Amino acid sequence: MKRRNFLKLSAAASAVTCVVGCGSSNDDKPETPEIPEIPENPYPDGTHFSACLVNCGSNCPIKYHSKDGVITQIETDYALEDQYGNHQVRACVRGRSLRQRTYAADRIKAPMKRVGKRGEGKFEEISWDEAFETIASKVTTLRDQYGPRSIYFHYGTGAYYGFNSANALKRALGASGGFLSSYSNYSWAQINAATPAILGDRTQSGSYLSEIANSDLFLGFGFNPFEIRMSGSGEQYDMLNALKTNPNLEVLLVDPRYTDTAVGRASKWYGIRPGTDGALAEAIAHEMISSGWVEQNSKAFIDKYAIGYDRESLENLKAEIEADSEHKLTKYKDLIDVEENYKDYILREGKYAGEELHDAAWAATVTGIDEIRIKEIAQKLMSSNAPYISIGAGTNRHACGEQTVRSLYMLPILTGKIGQPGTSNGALPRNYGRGTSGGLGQLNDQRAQISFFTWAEAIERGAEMDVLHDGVSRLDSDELDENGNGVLGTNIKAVFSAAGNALINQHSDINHTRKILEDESKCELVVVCDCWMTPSAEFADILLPDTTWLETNDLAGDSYASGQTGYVTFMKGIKPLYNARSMYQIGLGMAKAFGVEAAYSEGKTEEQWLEDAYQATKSRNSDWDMPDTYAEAQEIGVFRNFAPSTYIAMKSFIDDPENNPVTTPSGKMEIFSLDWAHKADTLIMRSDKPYDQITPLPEYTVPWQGYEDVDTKDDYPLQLAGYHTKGRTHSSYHNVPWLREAVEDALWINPQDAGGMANGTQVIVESPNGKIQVPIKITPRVMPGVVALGQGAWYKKGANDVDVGGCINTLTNYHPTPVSKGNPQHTIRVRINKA
Ligand SMILES: Nc1nc2c(c(=O)[nH]1)N[C@H]1C(S)=C(S)[C@@H](COP(=O)(O)OP(=O)(O)OC[C@H]3O[C@@H](n4cnc5c(=O)[nH]c(N)nc54)[C@H](O)[C@@H]3O)O[C@H]1N2
Ligand SMILES: Nc1nc2c(c(=O)[nH]1)N[C@H]1C(S)=C(S)[C@@H](COP(=O)(O)OP(=O)(O)OC[C@H]3O[C@@H](n4cnc5c(=O)[nH]c(N)nc54)[C@H](O)[C@@H]3O)O[C@H]1N2
Ligand code: SF4
Ligand SMILES: [Mo]
Repeated sequence: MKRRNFLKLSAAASAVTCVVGCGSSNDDKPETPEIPEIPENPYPDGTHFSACLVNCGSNCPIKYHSKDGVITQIETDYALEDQYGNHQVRACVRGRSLRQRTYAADRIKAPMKRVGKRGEGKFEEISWDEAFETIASKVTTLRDQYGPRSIYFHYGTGAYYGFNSANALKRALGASGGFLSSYSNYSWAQINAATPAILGDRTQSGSYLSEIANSDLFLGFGFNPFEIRMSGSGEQYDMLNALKTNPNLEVLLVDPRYTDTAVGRASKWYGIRPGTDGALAEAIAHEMISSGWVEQNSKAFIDKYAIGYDRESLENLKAEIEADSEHKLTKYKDLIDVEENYKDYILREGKYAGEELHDAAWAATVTGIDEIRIKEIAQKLMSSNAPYISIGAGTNRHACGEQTVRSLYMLPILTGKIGQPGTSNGALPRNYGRGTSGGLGQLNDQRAQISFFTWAEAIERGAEMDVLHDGVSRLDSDELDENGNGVLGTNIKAVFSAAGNALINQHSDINHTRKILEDESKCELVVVCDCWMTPSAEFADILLPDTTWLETNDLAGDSYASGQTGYVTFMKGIKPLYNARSMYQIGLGMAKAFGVEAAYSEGKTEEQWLEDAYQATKSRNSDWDMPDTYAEAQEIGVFRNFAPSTYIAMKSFIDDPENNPVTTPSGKMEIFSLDWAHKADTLIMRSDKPYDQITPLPEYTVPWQGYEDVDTKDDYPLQLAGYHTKGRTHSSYHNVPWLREAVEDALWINPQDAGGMANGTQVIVESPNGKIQVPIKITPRVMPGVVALGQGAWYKKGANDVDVGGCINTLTNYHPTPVSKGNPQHTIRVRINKA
């Protein structure tokens, strides 16, 4: 049978797989669903495991059948009897469409060089050797002229391999003279800054989601595992099963959208205007404090475990520091203003007297949630014995995300219940996580880093970008002045991107980035390694075609948000298609061209590297009964187990704060952040606008393009809430027609805002930064005054610079946040007109 016919045949067979919410079971169905009979496998000799390695946090195992090197059918894990706790890690709708993705028409089939202007998308096939030599000679010239920091390797999360990752290309660049790297990420930049300030430790996590089985109140902000953690063993499945054991749990969800998590599960949905959660948190805090509840119920807890709640707490701290000249906090002493305490701030007393009260009546006008319903949330929180509070990352990807997240962290602190069964501290839920070991080190001796978000700015003014203003980090000590400041020293002249679409599609303000990249004199070399011709790939000078997951031998851990099941998959690929090569081989080719092959390969073949990584992974997971060789493990495919015990956030700290302090400067939770007081004193801000400031206390701040923003409110009357849609993982899987049919890319708009337009009307959505064209979907699932659009659709430039691909980043703004220099990609104001 010809390949085309095979594809047709199995398309029909797979079309019955689930379209939405692919958990191991579905909560609408009876508790023990009938497992459909598994059809007899027609190709037993070609059945192997691969994995879906996108950045959704799960890396689900994929079982595939092939014949004569052609994939004929995709299945998922059905190895076990499927009882929760020992259950299948089934792939979601995206993983199940992998055959379409592998054979997509827009695969990059051979190495190519650009022939038109940059970004035009005109390419000519070249040999691998020419590709490697062009890269090596250009990088060497640029390094000689501008130094290694002019070579930047950008963020990319499209391929969570254990071994064959973008690290291979970084290793070739590292071994040959080094490159500039980045810190933090597009996911959690503001959380990564806010969490250490108030709770300590960036990796501080929340309780396992199954702890909600012991809770009497769930309160989630931008919390949506049923769309963002869709794996059959992911967080949504842990939540679903815990809810079954605790059906009376009250679930309150705060989100501008009525999400899939809310459907059938939320007791109450509170539609909130984007970027205003801090206002809601302050109003709830006001209810809890002004009523005397905190004084009676949680004051002792707060005094013991936190600093900065009231004036007395700060006075005591100051006195303690003054009494001991060797005190570890001496450097902060003069930064502590005892007047600047949370209680006075919330009650508008002391230095805050006369400022507008942020009570429920006020917050109603800001958030869009009725006063009475704000009081209801506060009431429920006060009467709960075990509140589980979770702050989703959708709240952090905003202009004032750092302040918002810290404001929300105040709620679990004020309840005084952190550390008890059934509760959580607000942080992202803990995951069990079983990973791989081994793999390729980057061999990069360049320590300097920039924030992942500032790379395009560094193409234009990297030479002058500095530590205190721009967040440049890890400069050598002899480069710093007496204030700790120093500059990066060069503009970025070459950009590498592997398994990423964040040169164009996933980065803010495409029209702006595009112009920077189009100027070939600024960034002189753009190298993209991908499997498909994405919008970022179109901006490459040199394109390097990688094999897809199904064509690659590798190890895959369970990634970072796979809930309480831990697993590792040993992937076995079909023969690479076209002229694609694995990233290890691409890195090797680059290393040879640079003359550093020995350092790169250490004399080993790809197979030997994999075997070594297998042996390291086997010793790391010594509780699993794993075979002697990698080849044998590939035949078994998946190893797994369920977390042996529960995890309650910060329990060890609560049980013994002296011996298990948190990693804030004081060792306690810092409502008044000493570190941020220091940052406010030393860092140089982008402007004197409130949204560009840092304050030691969490304070609600009006974002640019926020609900109350006077500069944009009138011209752009609607707020646009971005979200991660189940039709894609970011931009990955956008080119799969089944998924485009299954999950419509349309702008959600409330009937009150649709102004008589019909469902499906094509509209131009315009922000101060650009225009896109999309159809509308009229639905009460988005609150009035707010429209919503799934992020990740592929940018496509149409007439008059209208993005007819409907990519949300044509609308977003480039404005790094004050502390993390992070991405405020959910803060957007728009106006809408018929196309
Ligand atoms: N299907 C799918 N799954 C994914 C991804 C994907 O692209 N597709 N991406 C993965 C990655 S890398 C990440 S980082 C995570 C992202 O996970 P999240 O950051 O949690 O995802 P978002 O969809 O951005 O935000 C979650 C919710 O926050 C809401 N929201 C937006 N602004 C606000 C606000 O101001 N206040 C409140 N209360 N809610 C707000 C959105 O409507 C959305 O429902 O998801 C991962 N999983
Ligand atoms: N407006 C807005 N923008 C956002 C977000 C948002 O919420 N709103 N979310 C942000 C977040 S949280 C994140 S994590 C980023 C994600 O941004 P990216 O890390 O760029 O994620 P993807 O868009 O999935 O792009 C992954 C790329 O890897 C490629 N790829 C897949 N498999 C392979 C492979 O095996 N080999 C190679 N070489 N390439 C492969 C895919 O084709 C794709 O081009 O986007 C950010 N951008
Ligand atoms: S997209 Fe995520 S949940 Fe879906 S199959 Fe892939 S790894 Fe699993
Ligand atoms: Mo992310």
